[in-house]
Amino acid sequence: MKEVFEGIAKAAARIAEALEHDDTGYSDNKNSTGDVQLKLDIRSDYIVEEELSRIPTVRALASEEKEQIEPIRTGGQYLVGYDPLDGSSLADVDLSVGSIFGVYENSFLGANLMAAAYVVYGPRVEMVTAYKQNVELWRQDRGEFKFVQILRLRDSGKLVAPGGTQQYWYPHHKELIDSMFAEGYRLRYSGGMVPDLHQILIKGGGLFSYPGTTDKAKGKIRLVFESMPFAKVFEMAGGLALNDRGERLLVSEPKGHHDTSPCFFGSKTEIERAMRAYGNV
Ligand code: AFP
Repeated sequence: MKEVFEGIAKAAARIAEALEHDDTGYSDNKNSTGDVQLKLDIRSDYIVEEELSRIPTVRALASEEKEQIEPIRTGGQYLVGYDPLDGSSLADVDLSVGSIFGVYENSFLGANLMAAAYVVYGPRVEMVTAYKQNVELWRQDRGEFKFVQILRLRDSGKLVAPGGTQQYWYPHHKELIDSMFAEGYRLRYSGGMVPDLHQILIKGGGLFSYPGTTDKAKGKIRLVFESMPFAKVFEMAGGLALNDRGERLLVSEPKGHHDTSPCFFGSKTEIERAMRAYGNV
């Protein structure tokens, strides 16, 4: 696994460079969901593929930016699902964006997720890795990622990051979020799940939700590239990561690698509260 994390670190350093210098405009291409790709999406996807395909233990890659799974070699142990530049539409306004990686064995099922990592490109470039026992924070320092600390969530927090178009929220979801603000929780939502979840993790707790809505019953966040890797990070840090039926995202069995699911991440108190609002407790 060490070499996979090293490949991710190399890709992250190159993506950070691209973010600093490259054009933030749109390309002429569309991705598998029909979104017009930014030039930075295409460049970041190329960088990740180039770096990870050099790793002898990587057998195949599945990118949010590509329709098909890309076989790399026979015999490698790992399948990597990744979103090379999540929240890329925030790059032109100079907000933080990120990359997300899930390292699977055999197939892209939650039960097969062996490790996860994400990178935040903000004022500093930080990487969080989740493997075996620990969730670790690393920070780029003169071209090299240096270990900073182990991350743990508290049992409750003060922040709420509520995704999805409010116009289409179900009434019980609106009641949940309104009740939290009425009790003093503070809004922290940038529109990039990497910095939004990173903030909840670093500040010790809170709730991030991207629910199913009346216009998108299964939400927007993709299981293989986004929510299952983050579920690994949040559970290992002592928090919870569930869907709207109260099931762990980490036992999800997506039928296709682009499948989406409603998702809730956070510390225990807030997730239990969300599940009560959804009638799951
Ligand atoms: P893009 O990668 O298309 O910019 O989407 C980012 C994202 O998947 C995730 O990072 C955000 O939490 C979520 O979308 C924001 O979506 P809304 O714009 O619907 O709030």
